[in-house]
Amino acid sequence: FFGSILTVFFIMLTIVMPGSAEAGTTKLNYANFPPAPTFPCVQMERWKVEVEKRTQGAVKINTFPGGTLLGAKGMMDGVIAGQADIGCICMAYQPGRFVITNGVSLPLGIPNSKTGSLVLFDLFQKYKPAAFDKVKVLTLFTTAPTNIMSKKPVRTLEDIKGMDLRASGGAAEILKNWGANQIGMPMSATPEALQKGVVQGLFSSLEVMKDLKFADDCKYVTMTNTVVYPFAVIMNKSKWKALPQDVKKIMDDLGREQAEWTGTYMDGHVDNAVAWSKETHKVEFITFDEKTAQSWNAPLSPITEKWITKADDKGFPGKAIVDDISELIAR
Ligand code: 3IO
Repeated sequence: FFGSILTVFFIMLTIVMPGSAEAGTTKLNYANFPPAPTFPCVQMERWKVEVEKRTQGAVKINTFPGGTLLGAKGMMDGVIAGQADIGCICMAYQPGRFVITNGVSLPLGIPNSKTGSLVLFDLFQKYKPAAFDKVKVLTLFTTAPTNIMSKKPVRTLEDIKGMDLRASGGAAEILKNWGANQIGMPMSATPEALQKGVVQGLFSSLEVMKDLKFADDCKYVTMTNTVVYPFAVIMNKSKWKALPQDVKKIMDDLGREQAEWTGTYMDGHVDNAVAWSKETHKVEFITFDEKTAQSWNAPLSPITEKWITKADDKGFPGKAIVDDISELIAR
């Protein structure tokens, strides 16, 4: 008897609420600019899995790597306009737009991606930069420190003079001060530029030697371990506001943990890519003795002071930002 009452009840439910199993599901599109094997996309897939697990399926994330939904340059405005719900931006591609967060690309001695990612995350929480007022920031992270990957060996400052090398943001300033012919473009445009000979190499973190197969073209790496590139994962603000409170809390709680996860993944993956480049592609890794390292560091000393002046001119507390970054690195 109770069985048949239950059966009738469920039949009625099915009639009254068609597709009820789907009714509570929020679907979000997440755009990324570089190819799927690269670290911004690896962290995207990890975030997707964690959110779907922690919301017990109430949120479903559809990921779009490789610029299939939005490209590097249109990412920020595309997410603001709602062309994607979530997007991953590299702040170095628009240094004038994201002044405070690009401070982490000053030569202040961030030793690895885990430190860089937590420094950037905590700096963001302190300043809540107005550049992000039109979006919700879900997480932030940085690359590992940058090194020179090139077709020809770079052993001295003479070697790099006039060489066409690609970098963006703070890393670009470093290349200029070393006398390279710095060329700006997003990472996603770099494989083609290398192949066509538009650039002779690049200045970025070393995991791309493997993930984007730069070891095919770049048989030399000069170890400078300089600055990091900052990234943010942003969400369309009205989409964020429409989320249920418990989902917002799950995403907020995941933010700093995701920054640390991404940094840890990046640092391990760089080691991996370095070993792989040496073993399978016979890449030569050039390291400096103390004296040479000093000669490479000397041209960088004006960069931070100049950045402070420029930031001040734009109405940002340049010196305070730099001091905060240094303190966060130490912590
Ligand atoms: C980067 C960007 C996309 C995919 C992999 C990457 N590894 C390092 C970066 C940093 C960056 O944005 C750049 O342009 O060097």
